[in-house]
Amino acid sequence: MTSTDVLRNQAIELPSWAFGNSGTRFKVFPQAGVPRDPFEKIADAAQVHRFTGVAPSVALHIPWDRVDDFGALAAHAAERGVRLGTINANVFQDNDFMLGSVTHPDAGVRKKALAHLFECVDVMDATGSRDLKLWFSDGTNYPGQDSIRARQDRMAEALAAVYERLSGEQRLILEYKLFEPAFYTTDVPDWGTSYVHCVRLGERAKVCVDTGHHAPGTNIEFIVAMLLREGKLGAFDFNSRFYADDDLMVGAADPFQLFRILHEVRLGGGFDPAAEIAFMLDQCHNIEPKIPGQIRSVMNVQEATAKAALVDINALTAAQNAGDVLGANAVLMDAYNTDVRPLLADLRSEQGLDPDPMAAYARSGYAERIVTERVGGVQAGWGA
Ligand code: RM4
Ligand code: MN
Repeated sequence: MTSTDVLRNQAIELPSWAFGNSGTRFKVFPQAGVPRDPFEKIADAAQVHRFTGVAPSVALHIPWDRVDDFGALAAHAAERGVRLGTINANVFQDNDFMLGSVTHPDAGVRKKALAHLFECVDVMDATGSRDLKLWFSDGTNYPGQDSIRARQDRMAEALAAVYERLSGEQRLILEYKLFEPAFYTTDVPDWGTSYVHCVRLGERAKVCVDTGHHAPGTNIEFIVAMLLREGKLGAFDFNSRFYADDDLMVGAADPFQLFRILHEVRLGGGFDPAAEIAFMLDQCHNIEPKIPGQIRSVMNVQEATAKAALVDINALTAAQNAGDVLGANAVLMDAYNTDVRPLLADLRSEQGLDPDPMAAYARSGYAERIVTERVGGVQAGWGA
């Protein structure tokens, strides 16, 4: 694929939850105009696609986005030029899940967790979604609290039951996270654990790399390279972090890391649509306006992709093979240090879009309109 092909074909999936209120365990600051239901979240997500042209799908989180009629929600999305994407399960907010969900020591609780995962597959059937993304908060806080080995057995059993339930093109995407809310052990803490479970499950089980879910200093592009080699990279949850799972705008904290990751994606053929990698955002905009926060994030991914696409692979390989350390590094840095904004502005103009999505959205009046229109009701947020 040529570099312009990569940019033209790029598709970045938005998280419905980025449009609702969010915060930290200390405070959620509500914002005026925030959606009251999944239909309004989709309407907001469609604005991001309208101005960027590269965000055609929206991931749902169940039960936050549960509606009576998913067909109607899909039609609502289609009318606005977007579609429903990945279904994210939530087995971390029910009182019964204090000691775990699918790895809970009590079989009754495990059954309840599994029932929710099955419900998510039903939702996928109704929305036509390809991917079920599973992130488990399961783990322990204290040494000896539960058996590490038994919990892995329970995890494997639950995953197998869910995998069995999928049909056709549907996929199971297993996300890992180092810690939090569990502080001693987490049942799927790293890519190795996720990979091992996915290999056992089969072809249509793949790993999700959430960029905020690693220990500081982890070389994420190395993980990406390894997963691509094995055909097991299923999805990204993009965001950025300074300390832990900060969920800040992707590319904000470390744009160079994002570039390095996307360079590995390119080398591993991950931009080819046949690789079926879901490039998703998983973010929360706690103090900044949400729609512009998403537009900025999408542009950050686009810019890093454009830079990765500019790397002169022939020159890089030649320098590498000649043992030219500084030369090889310079090839990479030349691409990274290129200002790709004019190139992307031209590409947008060519596609009939405004070259400056942030300014175009601000001018559109949409932000003011939702503030006036969305009065009454309960604003969406985590848990709504
Ligand atoms: C988790 C994980 C999941 C996301 C939830 C909201 O930390 O990143 O992907 O669904 O947060
Ligand atoms: Mn995530």
